[in-house]
Amino acid sequence: MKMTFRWFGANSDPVSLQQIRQIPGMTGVMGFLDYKEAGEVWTREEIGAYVKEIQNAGLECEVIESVNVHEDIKMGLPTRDRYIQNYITTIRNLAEFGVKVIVYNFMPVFDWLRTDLHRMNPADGSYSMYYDERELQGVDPLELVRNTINNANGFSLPGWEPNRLAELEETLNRYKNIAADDLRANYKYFLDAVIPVCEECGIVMACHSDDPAWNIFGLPRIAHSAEDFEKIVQLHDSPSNAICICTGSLGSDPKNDLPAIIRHFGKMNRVGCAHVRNIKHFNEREFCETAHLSSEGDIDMYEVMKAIYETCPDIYIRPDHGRMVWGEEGRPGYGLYDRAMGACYLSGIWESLQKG
Ligand SMILES: [Mn+2]
Repeated sequence: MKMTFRWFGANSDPVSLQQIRQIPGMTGVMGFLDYKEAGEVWTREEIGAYVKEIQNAGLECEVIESVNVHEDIKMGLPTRDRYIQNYITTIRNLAEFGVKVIVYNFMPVFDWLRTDLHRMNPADGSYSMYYDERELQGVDPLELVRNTINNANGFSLPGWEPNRLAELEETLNRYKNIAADDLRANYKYFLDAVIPVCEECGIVMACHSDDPAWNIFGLPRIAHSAEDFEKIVQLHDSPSNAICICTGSLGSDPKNDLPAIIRHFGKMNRVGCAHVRNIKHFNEREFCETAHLSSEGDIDMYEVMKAIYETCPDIYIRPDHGRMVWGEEGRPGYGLYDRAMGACYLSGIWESLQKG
């Protein structure tokens, strides 16, 4: 297991590489070029400078997150081939600088969604992200994006930049004619093009699960259960076609048996990496993100780590969304303190598994 930390880059992450380096057990970051839009080529110069900065801080950059798949690829539009070629160029460029795993998702339109980014826990005064499906009732997605842009409430819709609002209405209309199987067919087209390149240059593509783990706004979503992942790994049969286990997003549906899912795909050598965090449910489709400890949420972290230890012990792991504690202000979910505590806790479980 290699313990890593998500880092958004010097210009947009208040957490510094030196702070990350000082967290015990930390080997590297899961990196991201925050200024790149979906469909763009990540150039050798850009990647080289970014990786060098990380290595100069004594950390590795073997995992890259959010090389976003252009919407035209997901919708299967004729323009997709151009964007797929760009994606392939980016894969080759990343491989050249030692990247081993690319985390991405195939979610239509919206990346992860929360209805409150800054909900105080009255028990201890910490803040964390919150989701309550009831707050989405009667809200249409366009209104939600407008509210987000106006910062009128706590909603966050990463993956949809405000400057693309004009396209959104058209895109949402197009998706009305795209069923889950159509989306899967478009996904296969993408994988058939990129996976042979990944095999050639030693990269594993790790598909992140839908967050939350169900459909939103009637859009098709195809990555939120063991059955979904089974179909995904079969779309193109290769060790380079893998998944990213995200315990918080998969675990938002209590029906998902996380240790069983990890064991199943771990034994198949199809787990590319893992985001490990905890959540607590209040009602159906209402949950908050908690500290990482098993005792703080509904996910049994020992069983999660044990499943990793026994079936895919060589993967990259990172603590995922944490709370805001000790007065820290920063990017919701990505503060320093709580994620650092999470990393130490997960490393502690790992040591007990190794010695036990
Ligand atoms: Mn995640």
